[in-house]
Amino acid sequence: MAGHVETNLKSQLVKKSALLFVLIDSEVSNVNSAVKLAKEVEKLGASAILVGGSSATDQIEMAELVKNLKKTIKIPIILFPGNITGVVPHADAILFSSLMNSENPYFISQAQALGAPSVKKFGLEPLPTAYLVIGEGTSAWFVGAARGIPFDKPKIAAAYSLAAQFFGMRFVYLEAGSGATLNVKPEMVKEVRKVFDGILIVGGGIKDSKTAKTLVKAGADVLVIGTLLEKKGSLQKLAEISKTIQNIKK
Ligand code: 1GP
Repeated sequence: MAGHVETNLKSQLVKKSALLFVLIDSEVSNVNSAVKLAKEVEKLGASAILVGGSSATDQIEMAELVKNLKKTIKIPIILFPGNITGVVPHADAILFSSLMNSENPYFISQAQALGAPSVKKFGLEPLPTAYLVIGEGTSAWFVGAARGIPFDKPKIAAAYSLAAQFFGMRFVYLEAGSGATLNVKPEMVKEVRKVFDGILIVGGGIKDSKTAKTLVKAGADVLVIGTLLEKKGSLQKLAEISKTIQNIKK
């Protein structure tokens, strides 16, 4: 059953054509600068902060960051775990994900089984997500032992997304990988959109509003931006992306 965060995202999607999530990697930025950044992106219209990533494995550091973010911002903090160490208290929700195209069953269902009791104990809202890694060579691809779906094989991504829907998952995340040189192509988003009714998240390598626009036009509901914000002067670019994606005819 959909909880508070999911219901809220859905109602935002009735008014806006797409939402922006900002990914904060607790290993890249210290707590103070991450909190400052989160405050700024909240003002620019981000709908949630994702905390985690495949290489963020320091649970204590992550827990500290989430606790501090929670005191400062109003938008939901959604955990984005790369492993069981990514489950920490005080966040609002968690992308409870199966890396469906992993070659290692640990990332498909075992880490999830090991992490589930903590999700319950910490009162985190689980957002059932099919996490699909597209392409190769990124940390998510390597750490998650993914057999990356080729960028130009949209029908394969659509088949996985349809399977996810049949499994009852309400989110699909098409992931090119953090800092990827290529982002997911609009053709793939379009194919997935044809078969998947839930919330479609797209991320990895998105750096400008033109790309953001094409992905939203193709059917993305949520865009995730992380690496762009590690560069100076990038907030203006984020503001542009945030503004652009809210009013697009799909
Ligand atoms: C990575 O999709 C997210 O998990 C964000 O990617 O860091 O390339 O923006 P970037």
